[in-house]
Amino acid sequence: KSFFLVSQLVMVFVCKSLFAQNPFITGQYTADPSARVFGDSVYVYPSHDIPVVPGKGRPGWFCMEDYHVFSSGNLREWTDHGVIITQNKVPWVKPDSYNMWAPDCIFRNGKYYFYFPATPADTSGGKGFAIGVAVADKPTGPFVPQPSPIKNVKGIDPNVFIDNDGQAYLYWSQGHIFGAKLKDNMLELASEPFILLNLPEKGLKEGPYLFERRGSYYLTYPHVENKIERLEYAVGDNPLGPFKKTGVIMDESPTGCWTNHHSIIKFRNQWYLFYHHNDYSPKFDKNRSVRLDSLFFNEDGTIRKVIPTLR
Ligand code: FUB
Repeated sequence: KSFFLVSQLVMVFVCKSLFAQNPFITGQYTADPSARVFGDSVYVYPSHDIPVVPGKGRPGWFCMEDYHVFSSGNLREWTDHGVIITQNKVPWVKPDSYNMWAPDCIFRNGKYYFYFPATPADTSGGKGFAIGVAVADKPTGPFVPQPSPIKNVKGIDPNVFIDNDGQAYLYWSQGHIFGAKLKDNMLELASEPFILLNLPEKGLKEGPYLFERRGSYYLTYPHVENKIERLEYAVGDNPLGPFKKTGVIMDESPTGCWTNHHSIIKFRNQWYLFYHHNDYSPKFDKNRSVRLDSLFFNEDGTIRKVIPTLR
């Protein structure tokens, strides 16, 4: 009997130490995980959902005032490095707007560039979101926000990709998925933005993420046909397309979280999908939690569907 008990305990210990727990951040609500490999660690830059309380944000909607960054060397133990950007300390953001939506971060020439959407204080360019950049010497900050958002960009959910030839690209959403080249300074567009071609015509609200594998460019995105987002992808020979719709990465949540937002990285020879679900807030899907699962490719380069283990 005691042998059985001991072997059970050993199994639990082995499982706990070999496999990541989902959700992998438990101390706060987190969403829209942008994961990056910097050095020998993974850094995750999520949105930070907070419960809506009177006076903060719009009732029943997303409520976000800052960003944290988390890191891990083994995808099991995560360190919260604290707040890196907060709404009322960014010169161009409308104070107390609680709209610090999905960000991204990238490394270039010794600096870390953090891209984030928010409501601008100056609405002379029209209503809606703008996208700003903050720059740091380390992945954990301190990040210094630029005084104004990126010119010629209106929308949400920035994603940045740097190709093997050094050219950087910015992607974002505004009813469609937009793309443009970035200048070497990573702070300005180097080309006119345009709508990426051959993607679904409707239901592309947010969350583009582009990565390259074996010379193919995978543009991945949440697509909503019937209220809940499904993660899909299209493949092209060029970072700005045209792309060919290719398949589904993750089906719609069967338990009702309306949004899904993801990133895909290769860490120590294994690919991973980072995404979110409302595990800790089953009745309110604007308080979400970030998750990760291994991702695999078929021989022909197509992606095998990831089946999340939901509670
Ligand atoms: O987190 C707020 C918004 O919800 C994000 O910007 C979208 O991608 C969706 O996840």
